[in-house]
Amino acid sequence: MTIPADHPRYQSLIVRERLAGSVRDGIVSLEGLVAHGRGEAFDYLIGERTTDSALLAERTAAAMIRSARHPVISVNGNTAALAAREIALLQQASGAIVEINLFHRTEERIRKISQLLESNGVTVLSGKAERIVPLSHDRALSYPEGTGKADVILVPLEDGDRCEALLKMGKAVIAIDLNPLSRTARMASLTIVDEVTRALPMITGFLMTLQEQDIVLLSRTPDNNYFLTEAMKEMDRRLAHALD
Ligand code: PTJ
Repeated sequence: MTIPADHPRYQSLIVRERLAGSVRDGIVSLEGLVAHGRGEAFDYLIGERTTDSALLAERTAAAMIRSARHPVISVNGNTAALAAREIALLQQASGAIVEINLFHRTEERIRKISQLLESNGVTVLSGKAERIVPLSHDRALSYPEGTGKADVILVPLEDGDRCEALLKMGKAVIAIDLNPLSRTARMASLTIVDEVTRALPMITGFLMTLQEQDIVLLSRTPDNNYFLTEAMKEMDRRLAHALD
């Protein structure tokens, strides 16, 4: 069967291919492929589209980034492989610092991911990483001018421990995570339950159109529980009619 090019399933097949290639190129870790598969399953449950509540979360994220003093985008292997160009556009619209933070950290991966991001127009924070985040392993390694100074930090596909540590440091954490039940999703200040390549352009779009009064209103106290509950309800609704 041929799947039409504008069908969401076609897009997810292309994304899967790109990710598999990025494993071969040393950008994405093997664990990253597993994480992607988990994301695909949840994406299927929300209908492989941006839901209304995710759209509101994306608008809220734009408001939080706009009102931040020192916004930072933390990029891992999966995010770089899937959305290097989208990160460049978000950086242009927000002026945020882009920092690479890896769970499975090697200097070679940092170098390759930096090259990939820069070839797509991202300015990547460089320098010497230090043990800034209170974690015992390499996920502690960050940059004083990036995570060190951040008040708002956008972490697509974050792991739970690091999310918790960033919150303990007093940072507002915006997560992008298709699994509303993950530790990251439940702990973050704001979780966008959407696929990263759909979520980032939405945030960029809102950054360019939000009015001052919306920024103040939306960024005040994001209700993360509301966004998670709405995502679960959406999945529930779809499952209830899955065989119709
Ligand atoms: O590149 P590294 O070394 O930093 O490793 C990155 C991974 C992703 C392996 C690491 O951060 C990790 O293990 O993450 P987790 O704990 O598996 O969490 C990833 C979360 O992202 C899961 O809840 C997935 O459902 C979700 N996810 C996967 N793909 C996407 C996604 N969410 C949004 N968009 C996606 N494309």
